[in-house]
Amino acid sequence: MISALPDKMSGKMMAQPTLKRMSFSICSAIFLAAGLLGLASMKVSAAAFNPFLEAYVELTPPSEIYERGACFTSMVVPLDVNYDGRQDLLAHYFCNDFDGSVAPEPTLDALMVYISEADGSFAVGNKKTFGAEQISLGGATRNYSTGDFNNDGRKDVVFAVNWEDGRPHLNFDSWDTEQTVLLSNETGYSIERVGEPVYGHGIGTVDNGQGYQDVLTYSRSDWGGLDIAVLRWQGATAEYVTQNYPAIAGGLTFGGVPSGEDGVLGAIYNGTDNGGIDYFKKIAERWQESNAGDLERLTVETVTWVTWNGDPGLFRVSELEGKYYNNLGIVDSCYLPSTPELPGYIVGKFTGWYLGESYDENGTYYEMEQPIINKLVFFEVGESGVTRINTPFAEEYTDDFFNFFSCRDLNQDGLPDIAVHNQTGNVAQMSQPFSGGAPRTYLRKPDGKFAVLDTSSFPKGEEDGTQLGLYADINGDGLEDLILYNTDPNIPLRVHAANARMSLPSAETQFLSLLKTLQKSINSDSNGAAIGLVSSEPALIAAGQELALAGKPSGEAVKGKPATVSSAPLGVAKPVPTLSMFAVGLLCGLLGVAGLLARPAK
Ligand SMILES: [Ca+2]
Ligand SMILES: [Ca+2]
Ligand SMILES: [Ca+2]
Ligand SMILES: [Ca+2]
Repeated sequence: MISALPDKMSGKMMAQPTLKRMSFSICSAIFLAAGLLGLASMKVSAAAFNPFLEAYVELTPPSEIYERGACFTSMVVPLDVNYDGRQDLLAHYFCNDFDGSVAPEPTLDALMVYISEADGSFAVGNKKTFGAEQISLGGATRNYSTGDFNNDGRKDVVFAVNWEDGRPHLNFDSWDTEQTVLLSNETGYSIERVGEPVYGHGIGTVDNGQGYQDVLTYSRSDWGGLDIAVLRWQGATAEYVTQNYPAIAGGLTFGGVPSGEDGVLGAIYNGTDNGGIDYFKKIAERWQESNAGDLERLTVETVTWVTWNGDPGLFRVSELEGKYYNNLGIVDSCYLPSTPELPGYIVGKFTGWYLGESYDENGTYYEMEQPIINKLVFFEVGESGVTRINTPFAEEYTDDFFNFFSCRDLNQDGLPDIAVHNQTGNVAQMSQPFSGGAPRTYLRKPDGKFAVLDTSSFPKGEEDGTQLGLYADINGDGLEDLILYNTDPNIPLRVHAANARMSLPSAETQFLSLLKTLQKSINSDSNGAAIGLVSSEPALIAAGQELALAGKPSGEAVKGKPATVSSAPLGVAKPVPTLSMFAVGLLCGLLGVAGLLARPAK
């Protein structure tokens, strides 16, 4: 459309043959051409906009952690472990090194704490935080949730833990273990194992009406199924307070919705295997239930489903937004907070095998041939309960493969966004080009819809293994930084500090983002409290050197690898010229249009 504009406009201008008007027209044409050039360059630079520094700090766990079997980086969790205002990084690793027998020992695992220092470097903080170098969470971690469980105003973390590490599941107990909490104290955190041993997979937290949060986990019911159980800190220990809550069948995911101002003291939801949500809210000491979104499962007794191991069977077809699936229901979720103008949503990850916009009633479908999809589904939380709404995504990548996603404001515009921790390089992901590990990022717009952020120019991790990443503000400057990690713990974590806000590639937002960033760099003090705009490179290099020098002070400390600083041009130099060009172009374009409008009438 833009490319069609100059011909049309210049044609119009050239149809004004008088000398006097000609000069105006030429001026207009020059300005307009400059403006369009500016717009065109804006379009290019918008696609290539990268808010992160190419330079990075590498964090490598001690080799003992990953040389004792098939080990994985299970998850990376941001948490300010020393309460200095900068989020630090927790990396959890576990290993599958069992020989097929039912081992009575816990899954081998290790937690590493990387403390974010004021100068941009990182220090191993296991001893400082937990009082020991070797930290175990007691099993394989599957998910986590945060809240303040001991009512001291400091954030705590609870991990869903089990022993599903390759050992056979011979009886209900063989994968069960206690859940694990990082509980804040005066100087750091303690590791608390809580509750009865269960197969931890879902985990959540809920406001308990007393200003802090309870932990939502599972209990084993008599028949071996899983119901939601609730733990509350009372004094030094966590006690079950499940009786204060409604009886809820635990699905693969559940969680709490924060207390609202409309008399809701607490709300819990449970993702159902029919793709819906069971929602319970507490008003005036009474729990009220509402349900939404359960899919009608069309039982079609003539359709055959052949599983990966060749077993044929019947299956149920479900319809969602005009498409048909064989589904697993909602397997993960997060709560997208409300804003003064927009409602809050429970966002569920709906996993299923896509059959098509229609299906063959007498057909045979093969698990290994049908595409598995992960689609986010939205439930609006309102006074009457929850309602499934149509997707607010303009565009969605349902072939993304991921375990985690998060719902929070990523660019400080007051509108909560969604980051999908897409795994790139995963075998299930071969249809996609290598995206480098940047999360699939859906930014919310003021109209309530979401647009996909172009992350193609973001820094990229290793193409080997399964690469993924997350956002967190690690240096406390108010900008989300990019943390890339690989499921192979041999491949170090990389921390790329941000030098600008993430923004949608529109002229206004990008320009405003640049202005804010420039203003930030001018206003920032020089004491190194934040990794600033210009100081980033030396800070990161210094950080790398420090980590390298720290090297391996003792057998128990981290094996620090030198930070690698790439030779690519550093962040700030890149956006400025293109954006300036764009600004000049835009100004010229406006002058050009003004020139056209100002022409004397014929
Ligand atoms: Ca900190
Ligand atoms: Ca706490
Ligand atoms: Ca936002
Ligand atoms: Ca930051």
